[in-house]
Amino acid sequence: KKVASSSKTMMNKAELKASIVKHLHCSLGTDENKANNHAWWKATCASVQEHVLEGLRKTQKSHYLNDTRAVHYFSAEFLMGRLMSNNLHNLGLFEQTEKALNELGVNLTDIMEEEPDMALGNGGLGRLAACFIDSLATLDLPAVGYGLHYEHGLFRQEIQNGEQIERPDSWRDYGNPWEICRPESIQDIPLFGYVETKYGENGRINKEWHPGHIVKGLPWDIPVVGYGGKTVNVLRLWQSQSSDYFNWDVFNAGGYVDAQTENVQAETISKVLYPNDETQAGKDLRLIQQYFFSACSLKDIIRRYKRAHGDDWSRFSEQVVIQLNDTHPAVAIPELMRILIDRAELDWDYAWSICSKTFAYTNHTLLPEALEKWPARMFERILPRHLEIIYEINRRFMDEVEAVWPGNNEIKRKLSIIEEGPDKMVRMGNLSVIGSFAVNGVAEIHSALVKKDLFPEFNHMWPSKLTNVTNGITPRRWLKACNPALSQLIDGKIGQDWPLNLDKLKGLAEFAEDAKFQKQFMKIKRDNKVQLAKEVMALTGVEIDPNAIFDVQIKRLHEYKRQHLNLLYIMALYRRLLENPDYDMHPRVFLFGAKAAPGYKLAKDIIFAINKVAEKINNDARVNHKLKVVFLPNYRVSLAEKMIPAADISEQISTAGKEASGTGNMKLSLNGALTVGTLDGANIEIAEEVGDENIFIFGLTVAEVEALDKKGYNPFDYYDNNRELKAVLDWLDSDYFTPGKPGALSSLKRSMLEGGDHYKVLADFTSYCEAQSLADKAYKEPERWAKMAILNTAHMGKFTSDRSIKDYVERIWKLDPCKVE
Ligand code: 26Q
Repeated sequence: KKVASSSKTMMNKAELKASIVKHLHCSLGTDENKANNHAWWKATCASVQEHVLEGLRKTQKSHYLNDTRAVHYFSAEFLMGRLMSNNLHNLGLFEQTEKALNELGVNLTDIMEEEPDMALGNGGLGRLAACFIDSLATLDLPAVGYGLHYEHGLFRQEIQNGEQIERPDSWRDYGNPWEICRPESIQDIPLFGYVETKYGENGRINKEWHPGHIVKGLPWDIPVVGYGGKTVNVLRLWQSQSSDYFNWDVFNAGGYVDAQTENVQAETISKVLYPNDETQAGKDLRLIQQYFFSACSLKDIIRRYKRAHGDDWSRFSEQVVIQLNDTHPAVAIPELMRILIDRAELDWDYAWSICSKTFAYTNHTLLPEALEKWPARMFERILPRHLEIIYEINRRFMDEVEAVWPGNNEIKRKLSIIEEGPDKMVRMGNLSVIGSFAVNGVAEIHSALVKKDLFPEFNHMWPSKLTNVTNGITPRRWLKACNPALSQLIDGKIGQDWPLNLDKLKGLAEFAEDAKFQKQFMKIKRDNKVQLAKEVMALTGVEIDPNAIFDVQIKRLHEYKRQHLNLLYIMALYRRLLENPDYDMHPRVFLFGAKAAPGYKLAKDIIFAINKVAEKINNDARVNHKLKVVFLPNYRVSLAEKMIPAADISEQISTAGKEASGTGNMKLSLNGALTVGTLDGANIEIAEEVGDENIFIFGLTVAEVEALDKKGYNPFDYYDNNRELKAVLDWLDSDYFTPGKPGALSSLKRSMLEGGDHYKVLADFTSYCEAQSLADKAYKEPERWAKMAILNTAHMGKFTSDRSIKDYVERIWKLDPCKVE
């Protein structure tokens, strides 16, 4: 059995104590009497990092000696959260360190709170990347994560008078003890300028790009420790810097001030994460960011390849596979073509044969507003040579389309990388499909819709290119580390190897009706709720009762995710309680966590509405013993780790067909929350695993949504025919929740009526209420509820990210594990 134990033997408690104290003295320059929690945290990190780096060195040596094929996960986002607890668990040092610190009079849980979240991502896509690199290391697979070293991660959210305020996130202000700067691997990245055509001797036309700027890419490595502590891979994040020689020219010409300006511009590239989630903002800087990290990463890969294989390109695609996390790094495709053609002087066909065996692309969305498109004019200004290469890729591809559908210009228009019109646009999705050997969606239904609705013609041309890999989550962070009490209970029942073999959780099913086990399981849930209630009090001043149902909706704020459907239900309950104080319902606390993109007006209005309704309800003595609403500010990975173990109900209520997969759904269910959800994304597969009797499914199916759209959806049909729904919507127009300011919540109502209710909130309202009533009824039968909750945990085995990674390896990457030591 492989339980994280390697470092346990190497390091006993006394040695850990000595090491932490040594770092307190020699790295932090303080001592046991003066040190505050922050210093203790840093000293402990430094001590843990010694083990991490030992593993890193051995892993790199072993990968080098075995000349392994490796996957390179290109992602504009890695939502890592905190690393201390994760690294301790994966090294098998958690308990020893806890004890060692205890003897020093320090509480591990307290000092872990000192660590800022590494929030270099928006939401699902970025957290998926973080779970995947955990699984890759755990499975001993050679892998590198490549991304951007943002100075400011996702904004910190404050709530003032109910409104979201964005504040800069400064995760590195006091240093990041986990990262290593690698100046020896700096890369130069060209930008702007023009292309010169040169006619070579052999009749070959050579293109030379004369860039207008060069920026430097400085890599920072974050070690990624696999569970068991053997393989330690790296996450390599690029920071932009101004490059010396270009500045020297300006400087020498007497332009000291201009030189400074250019400094600032180059360094702007990795300054800040774009806070848009599922909307494409056609900003120059975003394209520059994408090119910057893709080009740095490719150069890094090629330098390593050449060290082993010299100028022989024939084995490149055997050694290197690059996974594109959405289209954000798709410019890597023309960049590799440029290197192969302009630099290595390969001919087009050979270059293309290498390129199209190297890249694979994951699609995460069908929403049209999220599909990346860049104005060709902007592209040409920033990356003139790349645009030429894209045109040539497209010209050749159009010939292939002509061969399949002769004379069919409509299909050509649709499949072209270039969208024609007054402003030509470069479609990054089409480029990614054409330039990749595999394309996958992230849940069964989503992949089916990618084939049927998004890329049907591509699927016809290359029937085996499009495939599915259902998402997963790492059970190390999302159960073992965040819910230690439940983990220990599980250890005692089925043994300790479930974190590596999550299907073993099925062994809990036989105890689902065992009264004693039910008690233990629900006692842990209740303890976790007590903990969260304390946190809620500290963060918001709202008192919540751990005996109430904790109903949790945590995810980015977006209309398609329908936080406002949840809100309408809350208002309906409020009305029922006002009309009938004896209305039969188990007390319930609705908990929200959500950030809105700063420019997304309606999303911000929904946050405001939730907060205003919450304020009213929480202060209304007529109902607040049965109903409370809490909006927890600044939702992030570390807050998720506190909310998820305490959740009874998981809200997964997107309009069918809109949520590609979801991953919070998996985390909540793994921790024994019951899902109230639509037949969307991975909810469908969760329902298959837990069984229909252990989940509350409601709402229109994808087919019904399609049929309704075809027939013509009219939200007024529902408004006019459902008295409760009408009353609740009209309530938004009054000043009941915003005294003295009638209409302050009207935009919400308008979006669901005159606005056309694009996400069919009204159509699903009745069905949602019914599902919620069934959940309420179930909660009133404690044994039934306990059984359902246990069966949810028991049946989450499929959703370990280890399984997702194994699927990628089998279907796409074709990698072999490489044991370290
Ligand atoms: C694009 C262009 C410019 C600026 C920002 C963006 C941008 C940034 C982030 C576009 C999309 C994203 C994030 C998308 C995302 O998180 N998608 C989610 O991916 C999860 C992992 O596959 C799924 O579980 C979710 O269903 C999906 O919404």
